[in-house]
Amino acid sequence: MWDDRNFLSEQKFIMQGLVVKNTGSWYTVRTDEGEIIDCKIKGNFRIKDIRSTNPIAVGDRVKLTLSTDGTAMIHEICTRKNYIVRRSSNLSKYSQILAANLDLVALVITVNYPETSTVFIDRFLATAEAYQVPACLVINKTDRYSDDESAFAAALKNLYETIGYPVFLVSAITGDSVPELKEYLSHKTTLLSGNSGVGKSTLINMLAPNSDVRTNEISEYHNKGMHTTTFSEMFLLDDEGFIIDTPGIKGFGTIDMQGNEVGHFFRETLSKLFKYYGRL
Ligand SMILES: Nc1nc2c(ncn2[C@@H]2O[C@H](COP(=O)(O)OP(=O)(O)OP(=O)(O)O)[C@@H](O)[C@H]2O)c(=O)[nH]1
Ligand SMILES: [Mg+2]
Repeated sequence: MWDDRNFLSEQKFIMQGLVVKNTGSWYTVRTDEGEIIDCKIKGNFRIKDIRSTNPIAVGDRVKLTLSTDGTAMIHEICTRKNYIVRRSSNLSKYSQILAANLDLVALVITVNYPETSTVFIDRFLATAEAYQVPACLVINKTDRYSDDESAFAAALKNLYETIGYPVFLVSAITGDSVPELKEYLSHKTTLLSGNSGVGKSTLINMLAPNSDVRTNEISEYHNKGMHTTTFSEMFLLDDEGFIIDTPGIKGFGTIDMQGNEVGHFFRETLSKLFKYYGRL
């Protein structure tokens, strides 16, 4: 397959590309020439100062070498603009880099089916602030809500917009208000996060119809998702934006923050502090 390429003397060919999938055992890279290649990491690849279970993440720009035997190895990672991590629950000393080089993180939440807690939302937003990645909220499943649930969804939208976050009320099944969300995501690289079963993959299928992401019924008994998506993957939106699907999360660690620092990353707390000191 590589016969017609201009190989170096050691029978290797160097290319650059974007990591679009991370399965844990290999990485899929979309090269700058548009080719999709599955790669391994060369040797013990560790990045200074980040104790993570995955040294390379979706969204990373990398250099890879192709050998004449067909194997592809990532041997260099380009400097990141930013990245966002979550603590892996059973390996508390280590964190998992969810994605790198992001323009936006969108937290998909549901008032019910399953319920997303406001504590979870606030922790997520604080983490995004800490990593200096802009965030927005997407309240999904509006087609399923009772009058009370719809009123609660509207109140949530009002609350978080007041704090300063864009909020979209959508239905990934009916497509209601999805065009407005798509417009907001255009030309951005966006990470979609949220609890399992809130509809991240369904939403991606609606936003990027060619992606054909696997989705699943949520368990009615537990009203919880079953972790259908098990690895992060990046999809191309029509207009050159990218959207990243991630496995549903139960908790969201506040990595690299000391307990007494956490308050600094809540916008509401900041604005209260500023008001107190007369700076707003
Ligand atoms: N009624 C309704 N159901 C939805 C909507 N969006 C998603 N669902 C359903 O919710 C279930 C879970 O959707 P997924 O897209 O697999 O959820 P996910 O967030 O990707 O879940 P994980 O991959 O486990 O993190 C599926 O049965 C979807 O059909 C919606 O807007 N309305
Ligand atoms: Mg999913």
